[in-house]
Amino acid sequence: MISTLTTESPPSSQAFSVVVVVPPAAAAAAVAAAAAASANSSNNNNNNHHNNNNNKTVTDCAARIISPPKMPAVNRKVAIMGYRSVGKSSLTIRFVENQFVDSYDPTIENTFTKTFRTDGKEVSLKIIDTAGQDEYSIFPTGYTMDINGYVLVYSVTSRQSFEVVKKIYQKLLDQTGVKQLPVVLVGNKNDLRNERVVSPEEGRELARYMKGVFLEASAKQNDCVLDIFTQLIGRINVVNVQSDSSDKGSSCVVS
Ligand SMILES: Nc1nc2c(ncn2[C@@H]2O[C@H](COP(=O)(O)OP(=O)(O)OP(=O)(O)O)[C@@H](O)[C@H]2O)c(=O)[nH]1
Ligand SMILES: [Mg+2]
Repeated sequence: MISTLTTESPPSSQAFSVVVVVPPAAAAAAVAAAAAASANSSNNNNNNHHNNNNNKTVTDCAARIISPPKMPAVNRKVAIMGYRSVGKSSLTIRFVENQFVDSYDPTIENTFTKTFRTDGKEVSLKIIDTAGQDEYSIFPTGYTMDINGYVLVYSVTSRQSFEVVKKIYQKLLDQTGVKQLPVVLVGNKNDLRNERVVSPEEGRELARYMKGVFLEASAKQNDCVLDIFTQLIGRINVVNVQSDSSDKGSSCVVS
């Protein structure tokens, strides 16, 4: 049997015809393979609309089938915690959507998800943006169950927020019952230079006590925001394997 399959893909090439000599059963199999490859292509969330075309050649589809599979993203879930109005939501929204909102809207609880690459791996990160805590807050168990790591935020313009973050850390240790937690301690709002009341040295010392990473950041100016989350993924890996290896270098890490 002689079958003629006509195609207009791939998108950048011109339309052409391929003549193949195949027995009827093989022709049916070839059409099935082409359909399967087409379905596979759309399942992979390929937004190239030119590929939504069932009239593919056998060779075109075969090339797709043998391409190496993509590594699945690593799933991580973290919580961002700290006193009220220190910038937890602003840091999260800056990281996820690259936006900054000047107005203040207190959070009850929000969850954000972002997939990004760090250290050569794809990470699907779920961020629990928590309601502001104070000295007396009792955390929901959801803040300590299934959480891989913590971003603990204070504002460099608020002494009280610095005191509260120490209490939060202690409560997390008590509630999780572990000796060490993957933590990134963040002094936010470092753009407000004239209003600073907490020094970088104090932040660094506290982070050392927490065995965590210390960063100063500004959600407003997008300063060191990406580093918060890449460093936390690094800490999670380090603490998970109980390794003493040091953190990856970054110009944002204050050591
Ligand atoms: N100058 C400056 N202002 C900031 C920065 N980050 C946040 N803000 C402002 O601080 C206020 C509080 O920010 P939020 O992100 O809502 O703080 P939060 O910690 O999520 O507050 P709660 O949800 O109530 O706990 C808002 O008016 C923000 O615009 C920053 O880096 N620099
Ligand atoms: Mg908030």
